Amino acid sequence: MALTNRKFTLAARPVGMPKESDFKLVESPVPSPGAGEMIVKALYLSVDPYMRGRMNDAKSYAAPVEIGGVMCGGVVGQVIESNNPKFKVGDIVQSEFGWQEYAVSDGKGVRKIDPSIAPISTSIGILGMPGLTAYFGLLEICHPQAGETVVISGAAGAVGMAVGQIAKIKGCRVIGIAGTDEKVKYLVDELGFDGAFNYKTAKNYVEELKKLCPQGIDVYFDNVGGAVTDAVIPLLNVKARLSICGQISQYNIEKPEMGPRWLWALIVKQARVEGFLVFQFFDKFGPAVAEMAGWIKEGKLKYREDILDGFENMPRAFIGMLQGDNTGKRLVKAADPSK
Ligand code: NAP
Ligand code: FER
Repeated sequence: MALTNRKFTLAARPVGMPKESDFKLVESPVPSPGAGEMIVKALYLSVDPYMRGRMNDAKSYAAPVEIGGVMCGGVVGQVIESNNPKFKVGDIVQSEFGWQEYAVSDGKGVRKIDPSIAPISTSIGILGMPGLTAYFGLLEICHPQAGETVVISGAAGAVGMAVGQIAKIKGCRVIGIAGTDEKVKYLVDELGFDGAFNYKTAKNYVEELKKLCPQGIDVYFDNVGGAVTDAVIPLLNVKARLSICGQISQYNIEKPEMGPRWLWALIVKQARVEGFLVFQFFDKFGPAVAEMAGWIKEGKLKYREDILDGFENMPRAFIGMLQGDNTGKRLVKAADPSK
């Protein structure tokens, strides 16, 4: 039976915040798999902040998405046809298949997912790229010690919610910064953060942080940058470590924002700022996923998924995530697995 693929291509490079018209829904027939190839049907698709950067005409760690090209992105799906001896029909697999309902794959860069370990959606969330970002960005960059104070911006999102809980597992005092009162409540009441505040309603970030961090700040995990990060600097302790994970407050602005020149503070505090990309830790992904799956089983690591139903909602899900609609990991559910 001939199947029709639906995909979202990049229609225009966004100016500022992306709009739905920057994407185009395109239909095409699903081809028959060639020798060594398979067809994967998307079940859950991820929307992530890095995709905003890939919509710009700027080469960085990866090439930009071309105008007319399929939007990039992580997907967990099911093999529905296979000429590849390593994958059989029914297997659950995860890879960068992009924003489309069916992908042709030769199996390179595809990992098999064991659905008995955790729900398969976690392979693009807490047990996938965002969870690994939290794990390595905190543990390898900051080496948090018991009793230290850890502050996290973007705390109620996919990465931030995991960072805070891993810091709690390591015995730290954990303070989150997020954009709604509901998110603040979620961090404290459900995830066990020691405190949090809403940066959209707080009048003075430094004063909020002073109240919540009476012993100063030893570790800062930055997902957002901008004025929130500027407010952390005066409260750093000697030998503080700052993990620069993301700068989402800057991704959709049209004019670069100027801020205070705070490098001087790093000298006085003998502090270390380090940026990272999760992929630099690729060789250690396996044991990290195993350790986090163990924490989930023991009830020490919770996660929330914010799932929109329907492939056609990809642009809406993505734009909403950039605007802070999500609590936890935002995903789109395209289909149920077949038995
Ligand atoms: P997420 O936090 O689940 O979703 C994005 C969140 O950003 C929104 O929910 C919103 O929450 C917040 N936000 C949006 N605009 C903001 C602004 N102007 N100021 C402050 N916060 C804003 O996304 P994620 O996947 O976990 O990613 C979090 C960060 O990690 C991003 O910066 C991303 O680029 C980065 N990241 C880096 C790597 C790496 O390898 N370095 C890998 C993955 C992710 P509020 O309601 O709190 O505003
Ligand atoms: C991200 C932000 C930025 C991310 C990757 C990057 C994987 C890399 C950007 C670049 O190389 O230009 O959230 O996640």
